[in-house]
Amino acid sequence: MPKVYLLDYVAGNVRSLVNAIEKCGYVVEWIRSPEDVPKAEKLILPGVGHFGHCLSQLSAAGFLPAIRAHIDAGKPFMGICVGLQALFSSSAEDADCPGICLIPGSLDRFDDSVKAVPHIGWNNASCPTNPTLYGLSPDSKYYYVHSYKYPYVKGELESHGWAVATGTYGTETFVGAVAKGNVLATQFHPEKSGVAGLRVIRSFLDGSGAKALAEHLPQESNIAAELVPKDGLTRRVIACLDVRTNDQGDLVVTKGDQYDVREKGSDRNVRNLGKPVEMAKKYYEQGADEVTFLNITSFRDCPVADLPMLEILRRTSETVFVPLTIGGGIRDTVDVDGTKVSALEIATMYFKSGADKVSIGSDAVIAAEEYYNAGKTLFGNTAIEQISKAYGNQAVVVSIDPKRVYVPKQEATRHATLKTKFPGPKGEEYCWYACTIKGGRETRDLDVVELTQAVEAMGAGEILLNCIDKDGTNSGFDLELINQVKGAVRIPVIASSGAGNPGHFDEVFRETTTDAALGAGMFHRGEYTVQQVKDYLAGKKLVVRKFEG
Ligand code: 1PR
Repeated sequence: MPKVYLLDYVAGNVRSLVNAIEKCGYVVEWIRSPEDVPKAEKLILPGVGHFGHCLSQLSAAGFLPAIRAHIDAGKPFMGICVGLQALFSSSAEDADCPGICLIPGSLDRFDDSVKAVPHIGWNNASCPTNPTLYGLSPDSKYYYVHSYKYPYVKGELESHGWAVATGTYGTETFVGAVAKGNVLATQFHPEKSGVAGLRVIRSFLDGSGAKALAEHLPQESNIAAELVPKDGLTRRVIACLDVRTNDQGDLVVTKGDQYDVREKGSDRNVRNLGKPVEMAKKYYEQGADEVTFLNITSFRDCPVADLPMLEILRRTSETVFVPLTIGGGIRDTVDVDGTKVSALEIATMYFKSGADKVSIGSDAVIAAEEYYNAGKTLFGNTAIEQISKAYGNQAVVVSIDPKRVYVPKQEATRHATLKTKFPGPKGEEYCWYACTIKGGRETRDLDVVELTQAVEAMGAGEILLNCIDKDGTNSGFDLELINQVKGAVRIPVIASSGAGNPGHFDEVFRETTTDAALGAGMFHRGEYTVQQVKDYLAGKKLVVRKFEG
């Protein structure tokens, strides 16, 4: 099989990229030192996380001149995400750290005053002058996850010979991909962009993208202007799989009613709804924009290196080319032999096995309590801070399991209340949401506004907002809860718990500003497919990503 060389310099989920490359019929060889770069014919620079962290690691290891020489020699080069950003001169993310300076210009941060940042989800990469650049398509969507971007100014990069594909987030149009000669770079993750992304990787690997670019006569941009989609992010639909070992010792997908995952009958068996890897693949093929695994019992007595979810991720990432999140047990742990294992080390094992994000539950609540007890001081030692520093904010999700608490009036509690349309059992008109830990078994004196603001300050990149009252009820999402949390933070929020039919997804996207919506039971029980949800949303004129088979 033909070879492609991948630069191994930075932490992150490169397993998915390797899987995507192998799916395209190539084998990966790692470049581990600058001296090895000249042997690479085709070189890929993957990148996640922080611009400064990435560039300083590349620089310290002596890679920068070697990469530059590879590009100057006219050999095929592809940069992904921070691998695109690295080609520019600098970034506001770390103004003291210079880039590779192949493209003049500096990156800046998305404006978060009116929209959630990071920009996470499926967006366009459209090039009006060359709509099929490296296999891109104006009808396809690509998976982005980043806070910094190169702002697009029409004609600027083109005047230096670059073909440019853009996306638009809110009112900001940014560079989604650039190509010139032997160089292709994408801000989006092609390895996480389903079939549309695999097409881009393939056209880089087989040289057809560069060949077509060389033969292409740029058109006037207005010729193809109608091919440029006007919309930004699509409505993200996520399938969630709660996983645990059942009483027979098998790893199964389960689903609770208000977190009770046992059957109602007298034997009280753990509800078994299927096998995790197979179900993840099924949802990917139905068009799920992401798949989330929640390891709801954390496999407490298992050696860390043998965590069953590691194998599940490895196998899932071979066939599922959309983002994978793993939650449950991401905390400092003592292994069965007494060795201490940090949350960062556990997260690293998950990333290396194919996860793109880790989701932290109970540990985030404890960290938030300590944050407030210390007068809102950050010490840098929490799992959230350490993982987001190493892998970027976008890699850290905080999963919340709140419970509604009714009060007769606002003054009855110090917590952030809201006036509810659904009064409590004694006619109480106000409520607040208490955070819980240990799968809802222990309620803490911390509300969702406090928790989400604390974890945002610590560097979390996204909130997975469950709701114990709604979980498994099929009665729709808790819109009041979602609006309260959306009003409290600027990072994206995923609405979860209560979805029972496609109309509930339409409702949550219309009546809240949620950034994504997640379903579990309705998919597992086969009542609806992800595809049906998306078709329903499309019928209601909401923009969704279509699955490309
Ligand atoms: O505390 O860091 O070890 O993480 C544990 C993780 O496991 C948390 O993310 C927590 O939400 C989850 N978890 C723990 N116990 C349960 C349980 O069900 N007994 N599941 C549990 C949480 C909620 C969602 C569910 C939605 C949608 N389940 O996963 O998928 O509510 O369901 P629906 O659409 O069917 O209503 P840590």
